[in-house]
Amino acid sequence: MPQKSFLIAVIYLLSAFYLPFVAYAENAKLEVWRFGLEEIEGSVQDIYAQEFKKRIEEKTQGRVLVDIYSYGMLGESEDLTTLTSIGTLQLTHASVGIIGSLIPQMQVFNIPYLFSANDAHNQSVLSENPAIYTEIGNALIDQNMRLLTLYLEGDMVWTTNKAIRRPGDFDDFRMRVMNSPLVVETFQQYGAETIPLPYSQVYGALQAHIVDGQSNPIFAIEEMKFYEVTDYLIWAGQSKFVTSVIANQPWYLTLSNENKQVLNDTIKEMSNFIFKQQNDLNKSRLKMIQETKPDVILIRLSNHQKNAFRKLAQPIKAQFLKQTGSQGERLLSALEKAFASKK
Ligand code: 6CS
Repeated sequence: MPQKSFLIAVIYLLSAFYLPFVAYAENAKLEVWRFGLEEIEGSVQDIYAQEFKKRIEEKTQGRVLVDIYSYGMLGESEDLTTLTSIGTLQLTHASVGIIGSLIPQMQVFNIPYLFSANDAHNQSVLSENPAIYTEIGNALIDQNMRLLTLYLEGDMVWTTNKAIRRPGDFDDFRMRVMNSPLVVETFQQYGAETIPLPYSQVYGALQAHIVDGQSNPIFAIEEMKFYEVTDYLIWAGQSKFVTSVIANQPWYLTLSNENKQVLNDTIKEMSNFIFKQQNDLNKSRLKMIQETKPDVILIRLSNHQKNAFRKLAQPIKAQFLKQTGSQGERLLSALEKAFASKK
């Protein structure tokens, strides 16, 4: 993974190439939209970006080109957010477990057991609920960025080197977590020791027994090979992987009306597309894991077992409200209502 100095060199290089290209692009009325991914080729975010590129380039008849930068080309998730806030990238994915450390309001989606059991409903709340786009949208604008959409990438599944069925099983257990305070606090409430690590270091940390487990959707567990270095896949029903697509706000504001419309329409259409894709991908990747490693042990917690974790996670809501004040209160109450409207 690139080090900071390498990343800075890449930014300078991009800027150096960018200026002449803009001049050429202006003559030819071409625009290039750079889109960053926190995941590798073949991932949910890659599927999203490839389809987005296809639709945008078709609709603008090639006047807009979308350049996709997969995970690793420009650094870690936090680097992609920085590059978007300064305008080197026009668009990026930013998953809530990571951007939550910069935008605390985003952590609402990390509150355990918040979502409805109906994922189609969850997806439509994520793409349309006005409170999200007001409260989180405003927090992002303060950081020079614009929230375009949010979507589901799958259930969070724990991959561990021991069976976990009750909170006591987390004693003497080191859990790799994404760096968002609420994610860290949740696993601490369960009794685990938490170790925040970048995505690229998780495989090595599991292999070297620096951590005993981690949490991610099945498609990621397969493509990052986390299942090779753990024995159990555990569905605790605690949370879902949610990502956002964000844009550089000054760039968005200077788009022509026509391009803004194309962008907004495409983002809206992509919600149903990606919902189906992530569902299919998570199913097919689970099969792949089971075929490659037939002795992997699958554990699905019963409602009774989930309740023990749910109970321990109760203080997390208060922590969220403490970190986000009245903005967070409006957001949480709107989302609790929205998710509860379909069980
Ligand atoms: O665990 C992580 O850090 C990452 N997981 C996924 C599925 N996407 C991006 C994120 O950085």
